[in-house]
Amino acid sequence: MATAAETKVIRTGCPAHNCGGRCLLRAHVQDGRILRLETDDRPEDPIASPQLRACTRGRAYLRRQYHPDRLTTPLRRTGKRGAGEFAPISWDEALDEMAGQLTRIRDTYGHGALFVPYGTGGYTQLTGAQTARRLLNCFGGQLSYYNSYSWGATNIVTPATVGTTKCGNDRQDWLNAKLILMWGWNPAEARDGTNSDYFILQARRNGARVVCLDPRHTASCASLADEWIPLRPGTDTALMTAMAHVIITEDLHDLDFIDRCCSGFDQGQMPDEAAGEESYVDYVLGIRDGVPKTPEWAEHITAVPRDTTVRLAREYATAGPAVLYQGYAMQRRAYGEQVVRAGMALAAITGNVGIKGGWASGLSSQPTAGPYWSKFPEGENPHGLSIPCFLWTEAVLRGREMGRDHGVLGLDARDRDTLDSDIKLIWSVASNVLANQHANLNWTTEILRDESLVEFIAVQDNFLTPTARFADLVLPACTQFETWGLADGWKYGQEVILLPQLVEPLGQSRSDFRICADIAARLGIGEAYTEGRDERAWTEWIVDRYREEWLPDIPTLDEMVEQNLGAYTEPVTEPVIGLADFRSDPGAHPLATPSGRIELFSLDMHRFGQPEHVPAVPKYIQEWESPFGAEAAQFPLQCIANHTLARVHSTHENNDWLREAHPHRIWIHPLDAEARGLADGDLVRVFNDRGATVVPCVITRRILPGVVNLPQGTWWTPDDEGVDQRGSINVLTSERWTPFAFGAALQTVMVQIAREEASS
Ligand SMILES: Nc1nc2c(c(=O)[nH]1)N[C@H]1C(S)=C(S)[C@@H](COP(=O)(O)OP(=O)(O)OC[C@H]3O[C@@H](n4cnc5c(=O)[nH]c(N)nc54)[C@H](O)[C@@H]3O)O[C@H]1N2
Ligand SMILES: Nc1nc2c(c(=O)[nH]1)N[C@H]1C(S)=C(S)[C@@H](COP(=O)(O)OP(=O)(O)OC[C@H]3O[C@@H](n4cnc5c(=O)[nH]c(N)nc54)[C@H](O)[C@@H]3O)O[C@H]1N2
Ligand code: SF4
Ligand SMILES: [Mo]
Repeated sequence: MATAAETKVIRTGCPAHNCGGRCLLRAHVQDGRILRLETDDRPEDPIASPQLRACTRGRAYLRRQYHPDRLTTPLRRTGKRGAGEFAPISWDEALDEMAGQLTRIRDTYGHGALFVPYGTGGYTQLTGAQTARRLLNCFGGQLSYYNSYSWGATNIVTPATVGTTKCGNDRQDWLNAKLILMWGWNPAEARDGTNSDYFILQARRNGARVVCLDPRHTASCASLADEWIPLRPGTDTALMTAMAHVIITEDLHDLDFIDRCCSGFDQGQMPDEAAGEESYVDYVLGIRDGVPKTPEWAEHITAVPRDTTVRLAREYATAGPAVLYQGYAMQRRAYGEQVVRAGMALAAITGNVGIKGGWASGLSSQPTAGPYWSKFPEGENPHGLSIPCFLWTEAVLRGREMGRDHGVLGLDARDRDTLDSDIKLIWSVASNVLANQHANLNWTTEILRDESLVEFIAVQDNFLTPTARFADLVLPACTQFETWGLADGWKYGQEVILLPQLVEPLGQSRSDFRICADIAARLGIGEAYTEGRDERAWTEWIVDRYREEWLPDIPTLDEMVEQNLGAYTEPVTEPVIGLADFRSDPGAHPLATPSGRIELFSLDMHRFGQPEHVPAVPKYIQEWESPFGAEAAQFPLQCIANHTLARVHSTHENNDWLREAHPHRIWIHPLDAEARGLADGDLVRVFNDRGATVVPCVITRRILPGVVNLPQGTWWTPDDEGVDQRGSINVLTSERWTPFAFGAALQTVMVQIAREEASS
């Protein structure tokens, strides 16, 4: 730490929120204050190779760090829940209250009533919700959750198809690809590993053709692609299936690979348990349903001209090794399971799996990636029950009725059929899910307002967010510059980034770890929680675990600090190819699927027994809100919500530099604007039968007609009539989940738009 009046330049990481990247900063620190932040952008003095250059958010971080609204003291609610009225209290009062409520609710309802919701604000190992989950495990257990808001469907169906989520290649291998389909994937803005866009650019320079399939002409289309193919949201499975139709009918598929490595391709390849069921080819050719999935068929659904589909299919099958990289928005939709499987099926039937320059599709995490945010030990949960993270409102309303049909895990071991309690206490740490990032906020916040449901809500954050406004108790967390932490690559990267404590916590704020340790002490489990370590000692402990389990040459923490290293990276010399062993000898290296093969016909999904919503071969299913449904008469526009450079979800929402650089606007096509009499920059009301929000519009041909885009993550700010004033998408979204994975379907939204007359 720098305390004297000299300026120290300390290498550190950009605070690790769930931002899609992990980058390096040089912090200029003087007199206990950070004066400037620069990034790793000097070729003559690189910290990592390739450099981990910060995006606009990292460069603008000081505005968040020293924002005048930072929480500096604990607060207790004084008004009605949700009204946002609070009075400052001392830490002693706050910690007593927290320990008292945890004990009271545990004694009244049991451990299954205690819940730390999904929250991704802190990922430096020692900041974030995992610190609270460890505490509740030490305390005797909690209702835990699994899966994520991000990858709800792909997390479950990627392994259902290929037995693992780690089926990608190292990104350096993209240089071997001849064609890269960036399918609903926009890494130039929605970061997906620092430098993913850099590697795409390298691949393109190396001769790969790059095509973006996206309803929007994104930053990635503009900066990385040779071609943009716009298509209707939620119809990708139809396009992929039509490509398969071309590939199969023109004999462009890789029969040898299919024979050796797949299951369920055609009737000759059906698993015994499902003999006679519809195979993949049966569906594609329309043998059972009488509908061949031709490019003409798909054109009406997707809006992609049939000739384009034919051309793309031929190119994907014949160009040489090809990457079909799937972004995540299209699986964060109704039937999100299908689109992931349809993309994986294309990769499989063209033999693009397990080879240099290929890509298995699906989640495709890299096999060599670090353990990324899981090294701080949460411990075992003695309670043993776990819900899909998106279904927490169900667990509040009717937890005791929730069983296997709601995806509850751990019931067998507990010899139960349902949860044993509804959620009665929520401790939200580094999360703005409750009243911002979850769906259908008008409905969700009604649930939160009812004190007979959740009896106690504590929120631990840096700011008084919409979620914090629903707290009974607000605990002020310090920022990641004010404590110790470690980060490793977001999905990619053989690197560890050190965030040494740069300055003291602002006001009375404390680190997440310290707050938990202080509560643990009140509960009589202080030693069990800390094991005698403080933040720095835990950081050292984790560096030592990295050395034992992952990176044998990583220096000690002391060495990293003394040498002002900032990061430790291992260069990728020979890129790892996911599923290569399986491909070379499937018998010796069977996949962890029921058949041991790539399941074009999924036995897991067949056994689920709901073929209409969860077909065993990937199928296009019209979404429950769609331009083709009756609802379109009233709400004719599909509203998507991208992940913007202006924010990490809702983090940085109040950063004035970022809002200035990336103003919050809804995109609308000139045809749709004209039909509504809109002029560029007009304030518009976006609404459906769940809610309404007001936001200025941008009229642009960079979006498909019939589709609008409102970047997700602004702070929900309802007026007296409940109309949101800051363009918050989640007043419009639905709480309905994907049928197999119980994942968030937040992107499936139909709306109407009208000009809003500015009041005053
Ligand atoms: N700048 C920034 N980067 C981030 C984040 C952030 O908040 N800000 N968040 C991070 C996190 S936690 C996650 S999970 C990831 C999310 O990563 P993604 O989910 O991949 O990101 P999105 O921007 O939601 O969507 C990617 C693209 O899909 C397009 N799209 C939407 N619907 C469809 C569809 O139905 N079909 C097709 N083909 N395309 C569609 C959108 O227009 C968008 O350009 O991003 C990470 N990176
Ligand atoms: N409609 C719609 N909704 C979405 C999405 C979408 O695409 N569309 N995307 C979803 C996805 S992919 C995700 S991952 C979720 C993300 O949802 P969240 O996990 O809630 O992420 P954030 O909105 O960034 O909120 C994180 C909070 O943590 C706080 N914070 C930051 N650092 C720290 C720290 O060190 N300690 C503590 N205690 N607090 C800290 C921030 O101030 C912020 O309030 O949103 C989901 N919601
Ligand atoms: S990608 Fe993430 S870690 Fe990198 S600068 Fe941006 S916000 Fe920070
Ligand atoms: Mo996410």
